Amino acid sequence: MKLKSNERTYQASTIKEALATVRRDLGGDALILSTREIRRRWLFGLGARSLFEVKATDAASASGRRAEGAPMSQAGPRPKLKEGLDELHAVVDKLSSAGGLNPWALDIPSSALSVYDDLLRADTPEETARRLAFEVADRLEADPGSHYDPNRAGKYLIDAVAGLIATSTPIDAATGTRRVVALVGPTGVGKTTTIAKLAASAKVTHRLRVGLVTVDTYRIAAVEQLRTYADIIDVPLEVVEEPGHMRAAIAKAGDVDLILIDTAGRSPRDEIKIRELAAFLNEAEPDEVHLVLSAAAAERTLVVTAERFAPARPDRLILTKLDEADGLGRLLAVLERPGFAISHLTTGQAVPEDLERAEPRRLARLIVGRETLGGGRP
Ligand SMILES: Nc1nc2c(ncn2[C@@H]2O[C@H](COP(=O)(O)OP(=O)(O)OP(=O)(O)O)[C@@H](O)[C@H]2O)c(=O)[nH]1
Ligand SMILES: [Mg+2]
Repeated sequence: MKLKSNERTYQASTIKEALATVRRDLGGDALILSTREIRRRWLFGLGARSLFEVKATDAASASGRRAEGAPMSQAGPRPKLKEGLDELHAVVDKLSSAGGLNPWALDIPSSALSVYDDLLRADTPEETARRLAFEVADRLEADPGSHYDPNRAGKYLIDAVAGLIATSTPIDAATGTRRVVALVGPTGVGKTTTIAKLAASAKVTHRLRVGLVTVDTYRIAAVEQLRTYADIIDVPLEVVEEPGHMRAAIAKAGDVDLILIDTAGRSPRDEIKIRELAAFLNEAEPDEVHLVLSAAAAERTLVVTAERFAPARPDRLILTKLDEADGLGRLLAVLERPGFAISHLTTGQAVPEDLERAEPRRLARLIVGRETLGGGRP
């Protein structure tokens, strides 16, 4: 909107401050035209700072505006600053009673407030929730039938969340492909268990010939854990102790369709160990590297882990432990990053049952709490 001469824009770090300045400057009769949060930024670790913008006009221009538009008799009483504030309070009360009080929500279109609130309750990062809410509001506005259908906002929300999630095809092996796939990630996220699930499903469901390779010789029990699965599923296992032996081990795995490489869990903080891991993978020349993240991890851990594992060049994502995680909206912090197509989800400890291929709408419904892991409504 182009600013008219008497419209003024005020910025302050809180809405209250901005409104106080409006009152000082334009008097108690000022008409508030709009309020919005315009920026959130991080100041050298001091925390997020917000900047709010209020557009207002003085009383004289407010009545002038009305004269240009509808006649006064139809326009009703002239909105004053107090009425503007009442309106703001009503929005704040609405959010507050919904449990999601948040001063940034003041500019969220009212048609999408409940959607915004659902997203925040699911621990969605605020900026993502805001973007999604605006997208839902736009879709509702473009859809004349939406006023009659209270479920329409929910449907558009699923569409919008699903639109943020890139999925890859599940592990891309077929008879004769000899696909090499490695799993990397932090300690204890479920890499070995997921390898067992993938191996069993490839062998039993897809009738592929599978070989396993592990480079995890750091923990005494690690090789035994995978060997036990290899014995049960009846697939060969090669143990590789140094990068120079990787090629020979892959060759020794023989004529198989899919080679799954298990790796030692690495702390995202341990750059040296992550580089060691990358050295093994360079020799293996995998077709796919899946970063395994626990869905139960905190938002910041998810983001930092995704960044720190970059030397291993992961190009897919496997999310484990969805059964243990609350507030799945946090996952959008990594899912919407470019370069991470999600391939599989795991939903429990049972091998091989608790494995799903990733599907954007299913994941979107799980994230916004419209579906449970069992597939039904919550
Ligand atoms: N609840 C739940 N537990 C899981 C899931 N996947 C794996 N686990 C459990 O998580 C624990 C660790 O699993 P592992 O497969 O050993 O994890 P890892 O990533 O190989 O661990 P390291 O090799 O030590 O880094 C085990 O108790 C698994 O049963 C899952 O989807 N849900
Ligand atoms: Mg392991």
